[in-house]
Parts: sequence; structure tokens; C-alpha cells
Amino acid sequence: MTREQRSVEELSIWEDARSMLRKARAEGVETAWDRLEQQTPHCTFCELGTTCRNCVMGPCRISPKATKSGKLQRGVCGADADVIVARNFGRFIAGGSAGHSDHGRDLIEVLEAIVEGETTDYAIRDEAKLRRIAAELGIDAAERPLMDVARDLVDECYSDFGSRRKSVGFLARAPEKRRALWEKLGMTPRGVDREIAEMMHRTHMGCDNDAPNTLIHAARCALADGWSGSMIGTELSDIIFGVPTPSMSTANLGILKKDTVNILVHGHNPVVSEMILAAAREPQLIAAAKAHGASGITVGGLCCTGNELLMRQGIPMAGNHLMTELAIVTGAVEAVVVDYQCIMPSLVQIAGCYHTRFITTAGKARFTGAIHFDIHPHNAMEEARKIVQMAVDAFAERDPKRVEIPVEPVRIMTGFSNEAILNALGGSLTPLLDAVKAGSIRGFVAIVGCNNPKIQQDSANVGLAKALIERDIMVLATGCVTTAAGKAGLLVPEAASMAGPGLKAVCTALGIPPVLHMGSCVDNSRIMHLCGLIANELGVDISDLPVGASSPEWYSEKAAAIGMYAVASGVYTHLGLPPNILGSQTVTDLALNGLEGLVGASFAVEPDPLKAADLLDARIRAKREALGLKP
Ligand code: BF8
Ligand code: SF4
Repeated sequence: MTREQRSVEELSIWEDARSMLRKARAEGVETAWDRLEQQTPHCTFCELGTTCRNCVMGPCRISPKATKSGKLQRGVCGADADVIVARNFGRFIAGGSAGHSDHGRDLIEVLEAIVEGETTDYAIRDEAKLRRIAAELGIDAAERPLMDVARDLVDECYSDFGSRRKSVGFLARAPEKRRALWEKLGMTPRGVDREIAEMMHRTHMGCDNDAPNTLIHAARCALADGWSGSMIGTELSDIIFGVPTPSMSTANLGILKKDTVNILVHGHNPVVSEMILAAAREPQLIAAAKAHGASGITVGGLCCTGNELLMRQGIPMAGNHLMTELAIVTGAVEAVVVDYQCIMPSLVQIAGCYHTRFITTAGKARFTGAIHFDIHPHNAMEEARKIVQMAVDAFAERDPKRVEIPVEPVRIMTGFSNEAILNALGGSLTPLLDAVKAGSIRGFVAIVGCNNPKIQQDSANVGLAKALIERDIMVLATGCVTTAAGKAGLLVPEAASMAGPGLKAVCTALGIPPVLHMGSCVDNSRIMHLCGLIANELGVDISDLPVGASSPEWYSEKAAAIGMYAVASGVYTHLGLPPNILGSQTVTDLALNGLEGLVGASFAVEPDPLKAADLLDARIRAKREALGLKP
């Protein structure tokens, strides 16, 4: 099937993944790992970032070596490697920022539909949070009718996407020092769509031909994502679906049940998946499942929409990015219902090898060969019921001989929103900061992001998390790292036994895990907000805090945008593999070193998770010493 097939043990650290890879191979089902082998070796120019397709005088590619005449190569227009790499990276960041932020905008549209009475399927579940967020953004929120306040909040959020502002609304959450620095550097994000559009403009032929200047705008574009587009996504999701609170759930492919109708929700936005879950809990659909011989309906999560429902509703998690294909290979999935982002097009073909219905729901994310339901706020519940009924009907076609559910699920704890963390601490950050000052918690590292078939699945995600907690560094997990940490047993209070003595004592006292699940990838905005709160409490900048970020197995444009806004916010950020920038010495130097002088943080690239733990540890040690704390 492939040129040099690697053993399943080399591809993933998990038994559920390995079993399903064996089954996929036996049944002739192609996976991302097979396609990676077909695509290897990759184009060197593309890996280095030195190809340009921005106009039809090209495409052009720049060799890292000088030409025979000794001159450095340039594109037809005269762009050199620095310009081409910076332009490509800028567009990459704009792509990621657009993804998160357009997701945020969809939440504004749902809130608007609630306010305008266009839907009864959605409601404002957390009125107090709505009033609190509105007041934070300068809206008179105290005595007025709820819908009037909500209407103003809708307007306020839409305005963050436009061109009329000097800075986005939630930027006030960042420390004053940081905002002054952004202003000085020309990095203050003014409007989400504006910064994304300006990045497309700057990277047209004949515009921004100064690599550092392009990268400054890439940072501004990413900051618009982290402090506005994503932040709006998180805050409005909490208002509409509820603020997450700690609860227990389970993870891995063992959450699929032989005797239930199994529906997996995949993608990012809770707008559709919340409705699927609500429909699947309705008595008449459960009765329909029973009429087909099933004992009920299981709704399991994949990727970030799974995280959203895990955080708020405690649904079980079937897996992360590289488990999405393998979940279908169990032969026990009646339907995969998707919205958008990170959904491999291959799922259509794999679903076609089984009885699985592959169902799309967003006009902006159609898949040829899929069954499509066009879901909007006004018809969401009605369509969700039809989808669940379709899954129930598919149960009759399940072939028990092809069903293999390889493992038993493991327990996980979830739901650590900032509100929940503050609540667990008795309403103030003081106990947490006291633990940091005393050195029981030496610092915090957010481990975020994806799987990438170039890396043994979850080896780096889990390896880094374990190495950090051993050193009394608390880990905050979002996105696809969640299921990785959960499967490794790190998301339960008992995992405190794997932590260093200080962190173990804190976790035991509070009854929390040493790795806290804080949500989906847009919820990295919760972590930015928390950094702002802690820095303000201590009267310092975010770059002074003993914190770090890491994306050990990242793959996506969105992960790059997250890394960029973390660094631009002052958080030292580790990546397990480099972006496609190595063809430019200027851009590479800036990312790995130069940004430190500008924004007080930089990227570090290190494939080995233990060496990455050393880098993050050294950073935390230095920041603690600078704050006058024992390292
Ligand atoms: O936004 S972690 S593989 S699912 S990009 Fe995608 Fe990466 Fe998963 Fe969520 Ni985030
Ligand atoms: Fe080539 Fe310049 Fe056109 Fe890019 S913009 S394809 S480098 S001519």
C-alpha cells in the first residue's frame, strides 16, 4: 500500500490508535499516515518557505544557494528569500486568525438571532456573565432589560471586526505596559477583519517588501485573533451555553458503545454540536434508538467542538486530530456530524467504507460526497433532530462482525474556566499567587494544539506534560492536547502523584489535576485573560511572569496564529517543529531571537519533549529570579 510502511507502534503511543491502524490496514483503509508517506519527501522550497505564487509572473522559487554568477536568487519581481518567506508566513498567520475569528463572529450572529427573536433554539444561559462582559466593554448593563444590554453587546462585538476603532475592546484586559509596547511597535490590533485584510494587501506584489515590517503586522493580525476574535468566541459561547464548571468525563475510543447509536461531533463551533446533543437527549429519539435494538444514544466528541461540549456538558471524548479517521474504522459510528476546521476531507471516503453517515452543517465547509444539512439559528433544533434520526436509522446497517472497540475508557476531569478556577480558589487569585511565590507551583505552561503525523501521535504532547509537572510546573491544556493528556491519566486529581512535591501538595489540597483542561483552541483566550489578570495583580507585564506556552505536535495555521499572539503578548513559546520559514535567515533570527528584544518573548523550536521541558524550565527559572523568587 505504501512505500515503506512504518509499524503502528511508531505511529502512535496509544493502544486504541494502534489497534485501529492495524484494522485499517487489514481492511484497505488509507489514513493520514499512509498519505504522509506518499507525500514524502516534501518539496524543499516549500519546506523552507521560499516558493511564491502571489502573481502570474511566477510562480517563483528561491534556492538557498547562490546562483552560478554568485548572486542571490530573486523572484521575477525582485523579491528575495526574506520577503517571500515573510509574506508566506504573514498569510499563514492571517489564515489562522481568520479561522478563529470567523468562528467568533458566528457566535455574535447567534446572540443577535436570540436578541431579535429569530430563534428559540438558543437562549442566554448565563445572564450574569452577559451583564458582566457588557459592563467590561463599557455598556450600561446594570438596570436595563437583558435584551437591550445583549443588543448593545452584539453591536460592540461586531464593531471589533470593523475598521472604525483604534483598538479592539478586550485589549483593556492586557497590562498597561504591554498595551503601551504594542502601541509603540505598531502592533495594536484595531479590528479583526481589518488586520486580516491588511495582511492580504501587504503581501500582494509590490507592497510590504521589508520582512521585519511584515512580521510586525503578522503579530498585530494574531493579536486581533487572541484578544478579540477568539476571545469573543469564548465569552459569547459561555453566555449562550453556560460557563464551564469542573466535572468528570471519559476519553479514548472506548467511549463508543457496542449497544448504542454512536454519534461523533467534530469541528469547532458549539453552535451545531450543542443542538445535536440536545436532540440526542430527547425521549422520542432515545425511544427510536431503542426501537432499533440499541440501548440508547452516545454523543462523543472529536477535536475542538468535542472540547466545547466536554467543558460545558461533560460529553465523553473519542479522540483528537489523528483519531478522527480511526474512530470511524471501529465500525461502530453511525454518524460524524461536522461544522468546520480540522476536518480531514478523507473522512468522506472512510465513512463510505462503513455504514457511517458523514454529515456537514455549514455552508462555508461543504465536502463533496457528504450529506448536507444547512443549519442556521432559526432551524438548528429541527435539523439536529433529523440528523439524529438519520444516525438512529443507520444503526440497523451496522455490521457487528466489523465492529472493534479496542479499549476501556479512562476518566478525565474538565471544566476549568477562569471563573471555575477563581471559584475553586475562594474568589481571589491570592492563594494561587502565594503558591507561586512559595515555589510550590514554580510556573505555568499552556500546552496547546494538534497532532501531526510527522510526530509519533501524542508522544511529545504527553512527554512534555509529564516532564513539566514533575518539575512543579502546572500545565494548562487546550485543543487536541486535552485528549492526549486525558488518555495518559493526567487529567484526574490522582495524577498529582506524578507531579513534583510542591504541585502535588497544591493539587491534593484543592482536589484538582496537575494538568487543567481549559477548553478548545479559541479558549486559549481564557489563558491570555488569566495571564493579564495575574500580571495586573502583581503589577508587572505578562513577559515578567514565570509562564510559557508550547505546541509540540502542531500542524495548522490556527496553531501558528496562537503561537504568534502568545509571543506578541510576552509568552515564550515552544514549537515541536518549525514553521516553513527556515529559508530566510532574517525571519528565522527574528522568530527565535529578535522578537525577545521587541516583545520580551520569542519562539523556540525543539522536537525532543524532554529538551523542550528544559527550555521552558530555564525560562521559568529566569523569570522567577527576576521577580526575586527562589528559582
Ligand atoms: O483548533 S488543536 S488539530 S482541532 S488546530 Fe485542529 Fe489543532 Fe486540534 Fe481545534 Ni486547534
Ligand atoms: Fe514571483 Fe514576485 Fe510574483 Fe511572487 S510576487 S510569484 S516572487 S514575481
